[in-house]
Amino acid sequence: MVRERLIFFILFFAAGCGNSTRHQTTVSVQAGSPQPTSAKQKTISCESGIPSRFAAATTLTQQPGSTTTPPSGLPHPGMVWIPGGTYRMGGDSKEAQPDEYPKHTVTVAGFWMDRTEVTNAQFAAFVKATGYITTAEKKPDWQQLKKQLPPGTPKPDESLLVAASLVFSPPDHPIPLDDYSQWWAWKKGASWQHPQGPGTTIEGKDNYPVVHISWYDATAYCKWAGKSLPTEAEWEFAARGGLKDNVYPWGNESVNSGKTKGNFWDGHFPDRNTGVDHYYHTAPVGSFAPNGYGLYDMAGNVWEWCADYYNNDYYSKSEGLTDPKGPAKSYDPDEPYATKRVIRGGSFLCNDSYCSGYRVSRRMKSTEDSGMEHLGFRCIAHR
Ligand SMILES: [Ca+2]
Repeated sequence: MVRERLIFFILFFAAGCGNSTRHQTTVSVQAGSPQPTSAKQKTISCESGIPSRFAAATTLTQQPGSTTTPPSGLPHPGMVWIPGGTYRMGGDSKEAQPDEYPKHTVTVAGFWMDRTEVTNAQFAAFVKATGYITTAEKKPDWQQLKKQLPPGTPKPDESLLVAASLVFSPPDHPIPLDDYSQWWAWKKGASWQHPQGPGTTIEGKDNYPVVHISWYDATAYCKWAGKSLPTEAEWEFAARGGLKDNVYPWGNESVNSGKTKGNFWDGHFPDRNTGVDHYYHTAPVGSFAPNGYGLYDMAGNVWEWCADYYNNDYYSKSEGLTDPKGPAKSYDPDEPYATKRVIRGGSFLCNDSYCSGYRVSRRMKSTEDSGMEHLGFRCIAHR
């Protein structure tokens, strides 16, 4: 049976851990099928080498005037105080991408940060209290969607404009890693309550990170909780855990050496997962050792939203800033019409043979309305 073939522009960043040049939005979807197929050739540009080993990281020195003492009087259950300080923000290894440079000096004031990613139970409490409906649970508004697409982009078939989200759906055989639509499916009914689509639930997963969360959803939750999303500078400062110029939250040891360090993709991506870390999808928050500040899963498990717009060139204008809030406008040269926010930390799909999303300096971006199976968040508070 011949079915009409449509080009459906789904606004999302690359699958799991790709770098900037892989972040295309075009996904070809065959009408009536939940499984996208290849749309157009994309350039492989993921890191393929093993991370270099570096000398032992040294402890970050607190700067005069930085906020190192938490405000007293207010309880912050589930949060940890991150002392302020001055640090060098940006790439520290050969895996670093152009948008991680120039490495530059930034100062951040102290803040509280959630020890873990926001869980299903926490998000459920928010929904119960407010009746909030997430972006993934709503039908896409074509009038809004087309504003982020090149002029003249045809409207997709109505059958595709349904409440849906992107679910990891890999092939069972090795494939070229130049087309992430090979392992992502636009699945009707997928949402935070149904992470792999209809028929799947979060029952028994109260302490797993909530996923399929858009930037709007994350912002709404944080506001309800009396908190906010971290800026990109705050997130990276926190991820470094008090170390200096470290590649990962734990230091500089390769992600593949020593004790299991987080929930990543073990094996050959995306077709074979050897399960070394015991988790194929997400893991309960806090399943692996925290970093020096007591923060869990700052590398792997799920990507985490930041407050900032994404601009690939922002670091060239950030030297010496205190508490930078990000650029005034979003700009991603790969998708100049899309409005994107920064996401950080990598996910359970990150694999060292394919990418390095778990590096503390790794920048990624996603459109504000995107939800994915490996995208969540955590909050901060300044008082
Ligand atoms: Ca894993």
